[in-house]
Amino acid sequence: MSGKPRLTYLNGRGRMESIRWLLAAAGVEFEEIFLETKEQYEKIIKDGSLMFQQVPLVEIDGMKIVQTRAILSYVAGKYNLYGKDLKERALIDMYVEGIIDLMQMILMFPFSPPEAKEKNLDSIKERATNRYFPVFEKVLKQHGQDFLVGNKFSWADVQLIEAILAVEEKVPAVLSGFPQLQAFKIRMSNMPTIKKFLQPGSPRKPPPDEHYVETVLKIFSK
Ligand SMILES: N[C@@H](CCC(=O)N[C@@H](CS)C(=O)NCC(=O)O)C(=O)O
Repeated sequence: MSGKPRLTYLNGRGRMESIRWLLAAAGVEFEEIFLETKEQYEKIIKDGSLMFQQVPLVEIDGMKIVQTRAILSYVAGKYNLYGKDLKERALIDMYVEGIIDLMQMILMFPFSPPEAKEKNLDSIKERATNRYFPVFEKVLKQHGQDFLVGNKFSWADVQLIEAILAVEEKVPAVLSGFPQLQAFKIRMSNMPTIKKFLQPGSPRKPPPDEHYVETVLKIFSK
């Protein structure tokens, strides 16, 4: 093995994308194994690699870590993106969990039936505009710093820039009433590691298409 973390998931965003974002933002290179078939998935279950028979799986520092949040918090801790003390950590956890709730809606969107798409899109827009983005707009305005927590780049910043870009793909004008978030987006996009991740050819995955949805359904069907 190369010593780089090894990620096992499908060749698409899903639950792995935040992990790719966080590693990339930390400047860490990684390898990826893409599940294309049910047989491949069943084989890694048989091998005992998946504690709960679920991916994402990340092999790092001699461990096979599953559960998205466990992976993310390990990476955040290891690369110093998890605050300077328990209080900052609690703040980061709150921000991250809120953003994950919003991202969950985006994650499930491609799997919604055609007749529910419009309603689900409206819900994403409504929640982003009225519940989640106002929180971060206010935080940034109140402390006037570049980053969400402790005047230092953290996991919370990475989650937020990922979420902003993901919501914008669906609702392009979503930031129109959020000047602080507009400036935050520009700042984050210009951080060297993030800038690199946003460039073509990086491990960042495109928005899910029909082929991705079919592959997910095929691999995980009972
Ligand atoms: N709580 C887990 C959920 C993981 C999960 O649901 N993974 C899906 C793929 S995105 C899966 O492996 N599904 C197969 C199954 O649950 O049997 C996490 O956050 O990692």
